[in-house]
Amino acid sequence: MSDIECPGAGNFLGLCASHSSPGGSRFSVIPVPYEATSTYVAGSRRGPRAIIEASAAVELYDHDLDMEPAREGVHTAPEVEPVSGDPEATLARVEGAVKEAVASGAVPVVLGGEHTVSVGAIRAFASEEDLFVVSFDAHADLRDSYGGRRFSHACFLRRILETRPAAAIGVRSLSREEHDFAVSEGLKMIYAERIRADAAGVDLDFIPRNIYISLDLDVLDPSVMPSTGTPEPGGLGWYDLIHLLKRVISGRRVVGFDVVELCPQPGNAAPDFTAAKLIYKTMGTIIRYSADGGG
Ligand SMILES: [Mn+2]
Repeated sequence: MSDIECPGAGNFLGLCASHSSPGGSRFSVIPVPYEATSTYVAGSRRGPRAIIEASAAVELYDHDLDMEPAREGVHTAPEVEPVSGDPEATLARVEGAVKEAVASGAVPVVLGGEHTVSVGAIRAFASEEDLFVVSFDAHADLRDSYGGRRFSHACFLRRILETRPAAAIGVRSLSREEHDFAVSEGLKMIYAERIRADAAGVDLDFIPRNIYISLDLDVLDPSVMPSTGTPEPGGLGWYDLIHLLKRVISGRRVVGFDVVELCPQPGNAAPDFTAAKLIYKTMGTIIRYSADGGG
């Protein structure tokens, strides 16, 4: 066990106070157990808790990066309590928590909950003039409303595009209307088939320097990540995603990221662990390869 691990700490990675303080940590994990619009598999409200529990078993040493990213400090903030029946008020709370993390000098890492929480997280960066959102998701999430709601998991990217440019990576499920909207808006969409055929050949050079990354876990194939609200076949493999993330992060400035839509399945811990490890891997990749990495 690493000397910075304190079993039972109850925070992300189970870190001792020396490496999880709110002041000096490189990352701030913000759990948001919000779920109001699940349309298929319910349970994303239990996602953040499951990720944090699983994270205690993640090895802190990353052999690929040859370092322990946790040495840079990972704070875990208190859960953002959703406001029942009021998505706007809930998103305002998420925005506030993310701003607090940024003010402390940390990179915010939001744990969903349903994908709607990312809208609040990204709003916290309103003062970032040229921010670009990179969305990894099986779904286009471009509906203007879904089931009568404008703040639905199915509308995430549509709400983002109202204020920010974005790209959607790993998509393999969308309506004709969403397809036509994407074309008319010039939204860059990189389909899952394209990635599976030739991941290294996918052009990512169009992505500007300042980015926010939203990771809907259903971008992964259900064989790797079965515990999501809306699983879709034909998704990315673990290494597909890790390599794409490395290419997206390299040389860019990552203001924050989120990991959403984990719907834990009782008796199947592997997907919860996969989510926790993906988050830790993303942290390490930011430290090592981002423009302001310093790793
Ligand atoms: Mn999705």
